[in-house]
Amino acid sequence: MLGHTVNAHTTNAHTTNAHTTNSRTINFQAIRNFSCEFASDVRDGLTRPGQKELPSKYFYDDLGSALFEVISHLPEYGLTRADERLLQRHACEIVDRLDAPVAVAELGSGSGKKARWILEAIARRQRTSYYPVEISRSALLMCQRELSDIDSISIVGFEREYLDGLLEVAAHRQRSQHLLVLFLGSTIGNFDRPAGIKFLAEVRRILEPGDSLLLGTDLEKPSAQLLKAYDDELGVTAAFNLNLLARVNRELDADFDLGQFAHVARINRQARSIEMHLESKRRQTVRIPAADLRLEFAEGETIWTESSHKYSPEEVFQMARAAGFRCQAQWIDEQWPFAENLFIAE
Ligand code: AVJ
Repeated sequence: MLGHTVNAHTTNAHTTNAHTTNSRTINFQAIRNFSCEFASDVRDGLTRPGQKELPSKYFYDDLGSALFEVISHLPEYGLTRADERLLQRHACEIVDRLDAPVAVAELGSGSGKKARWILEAIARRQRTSYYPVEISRSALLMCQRELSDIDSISIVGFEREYLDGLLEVAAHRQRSQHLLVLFLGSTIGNFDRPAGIKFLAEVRRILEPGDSLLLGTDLEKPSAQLLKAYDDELGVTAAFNLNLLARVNRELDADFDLGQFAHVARINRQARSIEMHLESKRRQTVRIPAADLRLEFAEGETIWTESSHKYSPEEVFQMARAAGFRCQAQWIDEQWPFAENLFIAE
């Protein structure tokens, strides 16, 4: 029987009771442990000496994920559309470069929309497995639903952090199967350059020689274009950024006054990145009871919430080599400087 296997593995640290039959208990556990880790990350970031910061991975609660989805439709933000155009146009060519049989893992699958083109191209020539790795359970469920119509595919989702999830995928793979890892959307850009290479090297260590990684990288572009992409006219990116404070209010009972913080996008020329900050419009005090914090903000002081690093096409080849891969092919979009890069594990 070769029907669709749609099955979420929920054995991560946040859902230790996943084997229990009572789903209410599971959800409760998940939320409690998660906000505990959230509270300690918020505490660490906001009590740093010097620049206050919050980790960008916390943008993506249900509301934040919906706002990001809207961002990807903004005329100023061409990144996601460029990524999708490249995948749609070149999926067959990408898949033709891989040795069969191949199974697919995706780090941060989101809705699964981008994986579809690759999976359909593979499914035309063989049965395959798709292993989305995603910390958002709702995204994982959406992605399993979205892709379940593709014939000859089995889907097993992992509600885990990227590397933990990939380790489990590697344990699941059949010996004869090559693995194709998808890391799309230029999420790599949220790491600074050394951390990005370290992350790629960690991915490489989980893989076998001959496995591959399809990496999406946003490329350098004029400052004016970049600033508009991260500070759009409608204010959607501002809402996306401010939602982080709203989330701290919702989940940690804080009293951030959202009207007293402004969204700021800033180019960092040295780092070749664009940063997002939340700037305090005046001197103010904020309380975060669940993180046991009382914070002072000076007028103009900022919380650094995200960096998105931008790459040159050539440097991506060097990154591959530094992490134990060879960049076998690169596709660049004509409308928005963005590259899809096929890395082969050496
Ligand atoms: C999803 C991390 C690639 O850095 O461009 C969009 C997130 N931040 N607008 C990016 C984001 C502001 C996005 N990534």
